Amino acid sequence: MDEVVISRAIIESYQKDLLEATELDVAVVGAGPAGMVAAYYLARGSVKVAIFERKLSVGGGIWGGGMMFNKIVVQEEGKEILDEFGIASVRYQKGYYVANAVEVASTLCSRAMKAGVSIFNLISVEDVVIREADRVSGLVLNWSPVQMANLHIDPLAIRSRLVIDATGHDAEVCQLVTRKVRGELRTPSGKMAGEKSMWAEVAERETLENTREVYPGLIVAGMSANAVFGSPRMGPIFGGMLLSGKKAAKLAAELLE
Ligand code: 48F
Repeated sequence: MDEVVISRAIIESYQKDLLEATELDVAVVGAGPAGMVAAYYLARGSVKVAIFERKLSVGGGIWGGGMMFNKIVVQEEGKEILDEFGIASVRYQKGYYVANAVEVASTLCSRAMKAGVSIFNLISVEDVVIREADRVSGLVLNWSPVQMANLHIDPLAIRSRLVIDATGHDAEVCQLVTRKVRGELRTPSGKMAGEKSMWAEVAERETLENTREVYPGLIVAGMSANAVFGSPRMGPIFGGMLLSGKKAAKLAAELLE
């Protein structure tokens, strides 16, 4: 085996994937449960989709379950999505099912990739591209270590017909839009309302309602949807995240038509 051949194989194949991702139908920011589920359903519908994930590992808040007990809970509707992905869950009592967080994270990722999703880890979205009279039309990317080391290095950009903000509690893409574009989000105040304290029942229901196109070209999914619309957090119940991802995919597919 030749080290240089190994290196060339890695460089060429990565470059090919990244070049392919410079023109997308949908760019998903964040490989947590909402982002991976959204991308999975889009890819299954033959939509060209990629996920950009800041961290080394995908899965977002799944791995640690509740307070590092690596189990998650879903309700009846969430269990249907786990079933669809082939993820095992055990009935705890009526309406409550428990799944292994490691199996959830790894299977969502695996099934998304097998469906055709490209996942780029270690890449952070640091800005959006705005075109066509205030429409989000792409993302500005940089290596996460560049941000971490605070290096003064310019980013690169990709074009995408739609963007899904699945960045979790911080709703980073929506924050960028309000801060840098000074755009009015489609919230009552036009701004990010910020998430409220934990209330699982309400949060789970509202996550789904809050999964919408929040700015032209920008859909919000998962916990970021609640952060944007001022709904509560829900803790380690994940049905809302899975269902929100599925709804975001449906919405994106409709908008692409
Ligand atoms: O936080 P995360 O898992 O978001 P989610 O899909 O699910 C929320 C739950 O995990 C949990 C909860 C509910 O049950 O409250 O918190 O809404 O995944 C978000 C991912 O986005 C990445 C981040 O590293 C994480 O993996 N991310 C955040 N900002 C950026 C980003 C960014 N600017 N660029 C790239 N990735």
